[in-house]
Amino acid sequence: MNHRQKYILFLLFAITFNVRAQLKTNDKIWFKTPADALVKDNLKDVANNPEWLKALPVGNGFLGAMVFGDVNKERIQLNEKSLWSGSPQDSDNPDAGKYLAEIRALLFAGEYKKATELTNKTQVCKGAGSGHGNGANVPFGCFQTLGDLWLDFKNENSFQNYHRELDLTTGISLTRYTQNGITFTREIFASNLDRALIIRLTADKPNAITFQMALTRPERFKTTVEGNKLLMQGAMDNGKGGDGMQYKTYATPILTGGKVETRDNGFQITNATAVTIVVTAATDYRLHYPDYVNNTFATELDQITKKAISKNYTLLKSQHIKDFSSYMFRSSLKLGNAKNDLPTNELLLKNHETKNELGLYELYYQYGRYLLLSSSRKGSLPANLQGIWANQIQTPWNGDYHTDINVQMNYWPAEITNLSECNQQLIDLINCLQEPGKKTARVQYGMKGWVLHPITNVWGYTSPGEHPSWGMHVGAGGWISQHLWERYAFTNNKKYLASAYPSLKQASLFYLDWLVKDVKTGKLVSGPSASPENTFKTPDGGNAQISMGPAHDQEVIYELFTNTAKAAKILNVNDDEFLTQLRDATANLARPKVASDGRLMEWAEEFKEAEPTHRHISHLYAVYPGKDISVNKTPELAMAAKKSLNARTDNGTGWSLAWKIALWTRLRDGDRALKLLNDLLKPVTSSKINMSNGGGTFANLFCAHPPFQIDGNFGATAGIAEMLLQSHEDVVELLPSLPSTWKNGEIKGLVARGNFVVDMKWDAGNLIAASLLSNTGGNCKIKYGDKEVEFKTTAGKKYNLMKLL
Ligand code: FUC
Repeated sequence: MNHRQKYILFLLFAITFNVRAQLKTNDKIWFKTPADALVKDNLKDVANNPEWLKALPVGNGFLGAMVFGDVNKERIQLNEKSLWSGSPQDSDNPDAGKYLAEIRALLFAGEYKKATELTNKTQVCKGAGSGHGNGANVPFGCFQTLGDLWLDFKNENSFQNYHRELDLTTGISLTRYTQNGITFTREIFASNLDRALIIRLTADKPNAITFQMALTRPERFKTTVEGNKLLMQGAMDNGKGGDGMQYKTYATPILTGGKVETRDNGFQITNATAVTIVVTAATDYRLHYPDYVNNTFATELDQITKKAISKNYTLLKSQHIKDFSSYMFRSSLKLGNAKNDLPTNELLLKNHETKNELGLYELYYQYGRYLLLSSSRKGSLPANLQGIWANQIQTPWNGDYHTDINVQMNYWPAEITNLSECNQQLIDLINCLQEPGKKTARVQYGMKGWVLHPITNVWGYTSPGEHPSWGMHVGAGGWISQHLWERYAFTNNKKYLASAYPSLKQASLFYLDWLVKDVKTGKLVSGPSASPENTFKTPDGGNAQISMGPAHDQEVIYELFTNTAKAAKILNVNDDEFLTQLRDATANLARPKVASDGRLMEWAEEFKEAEPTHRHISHLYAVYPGKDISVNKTPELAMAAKKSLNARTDNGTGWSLAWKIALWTRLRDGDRALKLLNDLLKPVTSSKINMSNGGGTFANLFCAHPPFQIDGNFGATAGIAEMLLQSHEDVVELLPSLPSTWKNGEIKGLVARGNFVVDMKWDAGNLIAASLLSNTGGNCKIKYGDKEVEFKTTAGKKYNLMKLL
């Protein structure tokens, strides 16, 4: 071996060792069995196939795919993030505003029945709204499946050594099996750089790969052969009786050996040695209302396709891995000495018994990051209720953007787990909602600023929903605006803050117009408004949702006002009149109160809940994701929040459990947070909607609301991070809520507000190593247990915290 060869060997060793050092954690979801593509060859059942929850997701923010790994007939279910039915609509109701004063007067007078009747009649959108969550054929529309790519091997012979996995660090799904003495391998990934889904089929003997390839969709599609490509195209229902969004999908097989022929609007591939299939797709949608049509989408798609198919597989794969891993390697969690020696479905079952599978927690943390990265990339729409993965035409709740917890929860882990770039997609959505939201504020209420209610879609929907019981959540704009500020808090990027300030100001302007004086207390209150989706028993003997001054609205508005004022100060803006008004209103806002039973009050008065264990816990916003109630600063309110949480019980839908994890970490009870994480990891097989007690996890670790809803994955990931690091009180707190059974561990790459990146190691529950990289400089306060230290940091410098503490 010459010097050069030795050097290359050394380099390879160093790279492998380095990569291995990062890969020590549990980072593969794997199975010994396929997710059978179809029980029977019945295409009509494709959408409702429960095996989908055993398939493995890949995605590049624009394209998503679920890989089943069936030996005889591979199904790769496809998604394109912007593929929506529906179309822009004018749903703002110009008659709503004139009834506000009367409704408010009735509510202040305790006339809930009359107030509710009038609200139900008047405080709604114009038209069909979301179609009560079934909006596929109304203008609101629905996120839908793009269809399926089928690889039919027509070989039902027995197989051995089956293995199926998803590598979270590379984003590559792998299927391997031996059939008739030949070992076949399939690798599938979604490349962001090439905007393509790449499928690679190989075998360990030449000319062994024979299959038929087809592209289908449950409706509205036509598949044709265009030269060397399969093309599937169609138009969605615009919800107004005509065609809406156009889409196109190409699947291009590239063969090594063998031959390809056209058959039945598909390809027959015979005796190939290796095949790469490049799938590309686009719609004519662009995020810009009302001019949303991208007339050049077909040309752009042709260019993307041409570029991707001109690259060889090795290049496609190596460039993808470099890109994908660079994000995934930024943060990883290691607990004890967990091994990944059980298939994921068995690991879930085992954890249900032991409640202590450290490897599962590692995997779940990394999976949350994986799902966010795969469903949220620069220029894409944000992750929706199912991220980017949906196999139906009528996706549950339209697969939309719910803004009364769900889309916000999707982005909870973005900054703290070091995926700041992904967060931009939510910010882009908020920016796009400014114009429609201003129109809603003006037309619906005759007010300034911008407003949002509990649902939005790709068409810029900002009106209330079609029923006030859930649709009159006026706090949504304030809640989502929290993300505008928090992005700055984590990144310290003033240029970004300057771009976000107008939206913060517009959100504040709306509430300045919207708030009214409570006749009894003189304090400013929001209303008529619902505390998201919860119902109370009224003094006049009925049930209601609408009231004046629900705690949730008051909390988000307070946080919005204070964040806006802080932003103005940092940016030195010359906005005196507005800022004075803001300061006065902040001082006069009604704030959270404790009820006579010691719980935090959800409404301004001590109403009884109609459903005391309701899944929404919106009045605890100020504990998490907000910051105004804390064990340190407001111990009485924190105690009241605990009481409220206990009264709500540990039951709930997937996202509700995830929220409770984060809440208990903020209330400094890591063991209770872990208990809830274990509840969330309860294996679930039914994919039916269950609102009361159904939360859990499907075999592929998708969160079960049920049905599958991705917010729980993201919320729990953020909750795990908050067990280990918190920074919402202007101090970086190390291991604030470490569960007692997580005795030894290591976390790399968590991010604290102030743009500090923290690595930590602990043993027997005690911190034994900690470093902090300051990305942008500035003062830093750290806290561990009782010790607190403040020091000045220099941008780019890393500090050994053990020396400082
Ligand atoms: C809200 C929640 C439901 C579900 C839906 C998407 O309506 O109350 O539980 O998460 O959004």
